[in-house]
Amino acid sequence: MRIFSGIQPTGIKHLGNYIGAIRQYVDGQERAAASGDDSLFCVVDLHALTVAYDPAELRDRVYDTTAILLAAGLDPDKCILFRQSDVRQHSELTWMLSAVVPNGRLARMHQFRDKSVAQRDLVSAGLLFYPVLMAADVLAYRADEVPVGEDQREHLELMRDAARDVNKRFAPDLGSGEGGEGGLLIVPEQRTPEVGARIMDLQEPTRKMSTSAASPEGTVYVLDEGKALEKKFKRAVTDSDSGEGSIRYAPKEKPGVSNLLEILAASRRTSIDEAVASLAGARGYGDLKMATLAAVDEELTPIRERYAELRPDVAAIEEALAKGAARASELAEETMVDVREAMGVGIPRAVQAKASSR
Ligand code: AQP
Repeated sequence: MRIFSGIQPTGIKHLGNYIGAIRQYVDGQERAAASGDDSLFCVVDLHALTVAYDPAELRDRVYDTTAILLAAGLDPDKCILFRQSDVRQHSELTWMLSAVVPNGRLARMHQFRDKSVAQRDLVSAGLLFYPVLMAADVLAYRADEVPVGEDQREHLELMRDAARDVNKRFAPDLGSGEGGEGGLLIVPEQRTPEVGARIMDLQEPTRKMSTSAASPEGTVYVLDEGKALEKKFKRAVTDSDSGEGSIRYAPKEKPGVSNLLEILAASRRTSIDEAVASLAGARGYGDLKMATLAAVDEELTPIRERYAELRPDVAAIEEALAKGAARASELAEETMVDVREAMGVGIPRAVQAKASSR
């Protein structure tokens, strides 16, 4: 069971990123190790070039995000943690996959449409190509599973189709790649958490908690603490119901309350039913907010403390990333040797073998 996921270097990640993705990485690191395979986690700095950015700031944000991942429990001795741009095969495979990915499909992707509307100056070709780079990230390692939040469904579907199309067109004899069996490329499965796959903004609970569309009081960051954290939960939007039965999980009818219940359950690692039951004696939404605040604070406090220790040591972060990149490059090259051969690119394997036997 090989696991891969990537995360953008947007610095201090928010609670949605943490519950939807980062916590699954830590779990994935253990599951992959138990199965005798690798887990790979990548800080995707090349993806960050698809919108306006500042080069010096980007490097700092890579360190912030890497330190958050380490503080949350990723261990470079157990998993492969690296920076995307350090492994050149991601860019190479992106171009190779462009041979099978239809341009029209890229232009219809929700993220491309949303983000291109939000761009003031340039809508870069990179923004259109973002899903192809993401497909290459995963397919380069023949990963079986991709832990991500619910919002990545469309990207995962494109990635799965790209793997199927490459297999069918260039290596039909090797198998379909479905279900982890055979195939030039593996068709990976999306893995989302049972609770917390889509954490919503606390101020606008019908919209997902987001980085690019962050709201000052609706977005909770992993490093938020004390009064700032308390204020966000106390001001969380709920509804005007009151009395018995008002604290219940009904996302369409009661988005604010349901989001708080989901955050509460995810933070306590219980089911939503258990979270609701624990509030049976609550006097109102104030109790729900305070319970959720306490659970989130308990979950995030050790991460904040560890982050404060790790983040200043840039040399140690670079060392961890370099170690991961060296191993990731080896694994990606194993795939690329086969992909180049199948797609008719580069030195044919037979010629290469003859040259090295001389
Ligand atoms: N609200 C969310 N709930 C659950 N999971 C979420 N993810 C993102 N938002 C939520 C998951 O976090 C991972 C990292 O996402 P990313 O690398 O795209 O980082 P980001 O750009 O900081 O994430 P955002 O917040 O999603 O940015 P916008 O909204 O600007 O695009 C992914 O696995 C994602 O599913």
